[in-house]
Amino acid sequence: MGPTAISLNQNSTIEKRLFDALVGTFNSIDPNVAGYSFTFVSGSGATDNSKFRIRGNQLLTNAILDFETRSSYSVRVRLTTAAGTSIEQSLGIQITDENESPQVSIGGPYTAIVDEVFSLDSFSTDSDANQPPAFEWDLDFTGRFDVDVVGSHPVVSFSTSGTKTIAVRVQDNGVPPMQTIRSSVVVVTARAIRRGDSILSSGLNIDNAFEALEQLVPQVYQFTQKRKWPHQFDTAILRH
Ligand SMILES: [Ca+2]
Ligand SMILES: [Ca+2]
Ligand SMILES: [Ca+2]
Repeated sequence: MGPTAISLNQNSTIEKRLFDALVGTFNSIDPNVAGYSFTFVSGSGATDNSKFRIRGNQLLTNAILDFETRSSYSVRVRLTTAAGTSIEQSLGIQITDENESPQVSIGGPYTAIVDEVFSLDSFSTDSDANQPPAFEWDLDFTGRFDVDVVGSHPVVSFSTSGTKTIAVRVQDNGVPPMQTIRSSVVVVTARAIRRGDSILSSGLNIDNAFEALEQLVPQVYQFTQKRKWPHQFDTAILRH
């Protein structure tokens, strides 16, 4: 008597594994009989045949299957014996959940003025449900997120001009926790000089100070030309 049922030794695989992830191995009522072959067939329960494939007596994935999109699938399989008799059966397949890394945008590149506060603009999504993200920032790009600020939109400032590399680390609360790091830059420029400013404490270096002064006071131009020679001259001008 030939086989009367088709079954799998297991019928689940973890989500989002690469193609050819093993779902299970076909059993038959008489596993010692050689010459059984398995193929997909159309008919009741054949809905997801294209998302899987058969290699010998193994059922494998033929697509990247996402638990959160859909966790239950169905295929229809025909077993043909060496004698040419066959049976058909539909089989259910389950995709099991795994914690996935948060998707993160750090925003930027940002521009800022020395010592003026601005808001960073990051956001995160997580394909796993109910996993509020935790944001930590590395504003001096030391690779450590232990100082600095937290939250998706922290208000920050920089005390010197230049291009600053920053990073954010976002961690979910899944098991195990997963994290994603993204980096960006902040281009910090000296602010325009204003009446009453002390140049040496404004965050402006000497070059920037003279450029800013030139814009406000045309007469400064002659000094900025002369200062190409003696450095002492710069100091004298500033003291004056
Ligand atoms: Ca998923
Ligand atoms: Ca998941
Ligand atoms: Ca997650």
